[in-house]
Amino acid sequence: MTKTTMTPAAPPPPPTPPGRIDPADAADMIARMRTGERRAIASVITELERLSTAAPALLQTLQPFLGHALVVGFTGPPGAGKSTLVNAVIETLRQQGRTVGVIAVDPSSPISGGAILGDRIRMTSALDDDGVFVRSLASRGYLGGLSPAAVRIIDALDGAGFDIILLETVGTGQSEIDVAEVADIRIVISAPGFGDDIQAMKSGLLEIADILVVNKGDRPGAEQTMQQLMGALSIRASLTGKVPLLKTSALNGDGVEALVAAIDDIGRRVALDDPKSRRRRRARYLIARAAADLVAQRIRQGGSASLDPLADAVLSGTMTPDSAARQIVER
Ligand SMILES: Nc1nc2c(ncn2[C@@H]2O[C@H](COP(=O)(O)OP(=O)(O)O)[C@@H](O)[C@H]2O)c(=O)[nH]1
Ligand SMILES: [Mg+2]
Repeated sequence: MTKTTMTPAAPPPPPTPPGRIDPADAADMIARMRTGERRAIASVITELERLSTAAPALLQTLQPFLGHALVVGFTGPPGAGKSTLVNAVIETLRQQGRTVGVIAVDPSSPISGGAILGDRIRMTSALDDDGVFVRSLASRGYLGGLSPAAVRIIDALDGAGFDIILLETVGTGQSEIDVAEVADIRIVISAPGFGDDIQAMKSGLLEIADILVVNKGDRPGAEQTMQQLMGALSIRASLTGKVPLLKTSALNGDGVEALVAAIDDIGRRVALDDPKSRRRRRARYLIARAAADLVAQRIRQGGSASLDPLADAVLSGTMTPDSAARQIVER
């Protein structure tokens, strides 16, 4: 069948929302963003998040500035203290004079960008600090995974010149896998009382960790959790001695400097890589994600009944679900 504009093979993609930025102003906007103008950073992020009409021009203009920020993913079960720990890490990084971009895919525990340590260390909140920019993102519509918009926001924060980008996810299976693909360094967080999650770590999550953290080190049971994880690490020869296991208390700040030091240790190795290889990894993730979306869309458009011939073949044993799936993907 030949495609013509009169009889499109597939419905057109959803209309691109008009941006508030004129594509012709993209270069100006990026220049303003790079001087640290917060309103410009916020606008560029919004345009990229919505994939507005200005987004292609903005991304194009950003290209020469990308690949400098270190992207650090924080993952682990809800309640382990990811947001609190991110706050504590922001504070330490700011004390060291480094600028920090934050993407939080979790509306349930907001990141203020410091000031959580109360009187222990006085610091202005991110609202007053030009060295921190926090963006929250809904995970809605991505089944707990990381939305492709998060990757575009990484580019925006990277292009804005932040030294380090912290990425907190909701802590569900898919998002953890996604973070592994997207981040340069992966921190897997647990805490006492998350026994089931430690079981889950034994069966997969450990493999994606560059650093393992037992947070809530101030709580009873933290030492036991450390022992459990040490045990899990020791039965994996490939991980023994390679994955630092650290105890933190995001609440009182214990162990947070050691965590930042461990991040930097790995960060120095990452910095030796070609910056393009890190960006290529994120591009690969976006392509794979888009391909999976396209297949799902194609199946939906066909209507589930269109799968019936394949379903019958599976029922009669002439096909496996895998070979049926392959037929859809390769068609
Ligand atoms: N005792 C103690 N509580 C903590 C610590 N870190 C976080 N919490 C608490 O644990 C709860 C969940 O923290 P949150 O950062 O929202 O976890 P998230 O869901 O992983 O982002 C909150 O009530 C925090 O105050 C810690 O180091 N020690
Ligand atoms: Mg959180």
